[in-house]
This record gives sequence, C-alpha cells and structure tokens, in this order.
Amino acid sequence: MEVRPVRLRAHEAPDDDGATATGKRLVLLKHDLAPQEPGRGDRRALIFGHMVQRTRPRPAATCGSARRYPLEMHEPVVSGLRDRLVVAPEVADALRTGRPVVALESTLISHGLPYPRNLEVACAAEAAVRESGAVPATIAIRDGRLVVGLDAAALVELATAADVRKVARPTLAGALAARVLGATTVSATMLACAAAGIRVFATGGIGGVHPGAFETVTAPDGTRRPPSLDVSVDLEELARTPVVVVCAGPKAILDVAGTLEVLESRGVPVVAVGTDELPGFFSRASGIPAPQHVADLAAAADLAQTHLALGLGSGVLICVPVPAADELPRAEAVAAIARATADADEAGIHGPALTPWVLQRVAELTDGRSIRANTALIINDARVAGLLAAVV
Ligand code: PSU
Ligand code: MN
Repeated sequence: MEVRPVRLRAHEAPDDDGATATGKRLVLLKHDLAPQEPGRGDRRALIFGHMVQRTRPRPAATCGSARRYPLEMHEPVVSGLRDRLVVAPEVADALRTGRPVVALESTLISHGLPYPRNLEVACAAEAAVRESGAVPATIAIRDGRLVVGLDAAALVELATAADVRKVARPTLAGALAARVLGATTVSATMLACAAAGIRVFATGGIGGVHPGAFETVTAPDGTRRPPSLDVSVDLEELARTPVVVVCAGPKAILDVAGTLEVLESRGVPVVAVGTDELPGFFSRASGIPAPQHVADLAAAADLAQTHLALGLGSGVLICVPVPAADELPRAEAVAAIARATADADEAGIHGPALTPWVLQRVAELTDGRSIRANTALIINDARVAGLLAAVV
C-alpha cells in the first residue's frame, strides 16, 4: 500500500476518515482516495508531483501548498499545451516549491496601452506582484511556444514591436503554428495558467458582451446594423478553466449587464471585494449591483479557494475597484465610451480589433485620463492577485 505525505499546519488535528496525524505531518493511505474514481490520485501525482486527494476534502485553507484542485475538466487540454510551455526558471522553481505565483497577460501591453505607458505598466505590475510576496509570470507567445515568465528584453520587445498578434483561444494554434510573436488575452493566458499550474492571474478588465451583440443598432443617420454576436471568448474561458482571475470589473466599454448574465449562465462566480457594487473598470462604480460581494481579501480568497476545490471546472472572477485617486469620474467615462462606441460603429471596426480601437478612442476623448485609470487599476489588480496567491 502506497503512502503519501501531506504538510499540515500546526493547529490541525487528525480527522475521523482514517487518516492519522503524526505531529505536523499527515499520512494518507491510498485507500483514502475517492473509491469511485480509481487511479485519480495517481494521475494527478503524475501531473503535479505531490498532489493528493482526500475522501472528504478538508477545507482547502487548512492544507499546505501542494496542488489540490480537481483538474479532470481541463486535463486533456493542458496535456497538449504543456508540451508548448517554456517556463522561466524562477517561475518553475516557485511552482515546484509551492510558492505563490501570479500570471499577467500581455495583450494589455501590446494592444491595450500606448508605448511607453505599456512598458511602465508591465514592469510596475510585476513589481506589485513581488511586493505582495508572489512571483510574477507575464505570459506571451514566441517561436511556437507559450512563454510563462517573460524576461526584461522580451517585455520591451512586446511593448515596442509593430506587429504583435493578439492571441485568444481560437487563434492560439494559428499563432503557435506560424511561430509569430503573440500577446495573450485573458482566454489564452488562462489556458497557459492551467497548463503551467498557476492558479491566480491578474488583468485589467475582462472582455465580454459588446454593445449591440444581441440587438439591432440604429446609427444617427438611420442606418441599422444587425446584432453583431460579439461576445469575448474570455467569458467562455472563464466557464471552462479553473483559474482565479483578478480584474477591476468587465471593461466599461462593454454591455456590462449582459456580460454578467452570460457569466452567470456559464457558471462563473463574479465577486466584488469591499463593495456591493460591481467595480466599473475606469471608475470605481458601475451602477450595477455585484452578483456576489465579500468584505475583504481574506473572504475573497476563501471563496475563490472553495470554488476551485469544488472542482466545478470554471474559473472565478474577483473584482476590485480602481484606486480612488486615479479613477475616471463615471460621468466622464460614460460619455467618452458612448461616443467611442458610436465612432467604432461608424468606422466599421469589429472583431478582435474592436476592443483596442475603442480603448484608444476613449483615451483620446478623455485626454489620456482613461489611460491613467487603466494603468492604476492594472497595478492594483496585480498587487491584490499577489496577496490572494499566497492563500489560494
Ligand atoms: N485589460 C485591460 N486592457 C486590455 C485587456 C484587458 O486593461 O486591453 C485585453 C485582455 O487581453 C482581454 C482583451 O482578454 O482585452 C479582450 O479582447 P476581446 O474583447 O477582443 O475579446
Ligand atoms: Mn470580440
């Protein structure tokens, strides 16, 4: 009979399901693995080294740092993706030893903010993760590989190169096969997280339902445009991949209420921290009640950890408001977004180009004040994600 050790904290007592505690170490016998899932523990051990599964999982907060979340739902995905990973030594070392790691996406560097702001933000977000005690791993695509943990030179290249491809789940294979330089959106970054074993990821704002996705839009000149059906694949990924995503709310350029409806239908918890209103991305407020809210980060970590431990397969969206000093006043944001969206429609912008185009137009219309807010919220999300990663 095989025996696997698990680290426990000092206050933990042995429980009544057959496990015995020896000082701070708990010894799990192989028959403690769920009997209806033969071989499950072995398979996970194969993937993540020393993962264990108990018959009745202990609340995850009481276990050590060993990987402990059910992974069946995306296992076929990650097995292929893992062959494409290049993980930076510092990140690999942190993952191996159970130290907290925070993934950062790269589309906001290549397509979300202008140079040099984008490079400053990329570096500041990494620094914020470190200040919170975690190791940052900015993710991008290069030479047919998913790079997890860009070095300084790669960050500069991504921030300055003229032709960086925006890569999401549907375009991942194309970018890898073509060996282009690519920036990962929320969906592609979540896939990389799942493959690498990173549980917490920070971004600015997720993509979602675009205005006019489900209804006919009538332009001021009377021209009617049919529903675009433009719904970001970020929502699909949140439904399919168990990663904790920290953001400042869905991007305010979206149909935010529609975005929340899709997330609910697809089983994704959306949790506001420290407020009962959904954070509004550029502004602290969105005017929309948060589907779920918690008082503080400790409660957010507990909820996120509980969600992952249930093994439902979906991710969880943690929303923290932009710092007050840097927010774009909501009235100003709403006006600029309405104008920018109408301009995009008139210019015939659609598809993956739409989000970057609208963000840039909002920046012009607000004399760069939206960029200040966007910068601050990304860095704040990175800081918060670092704190969460220590617990989740
Ligand atoms: N957060 C930001 N700026 C951005 C993004 C997030 O502050 O530009 C990116 C993310 O990569 C997200 C993408 O996945 O925008 C959404 O693009 P789309 O709507 O085309 O799915
Ligand atoms: Mn889209």
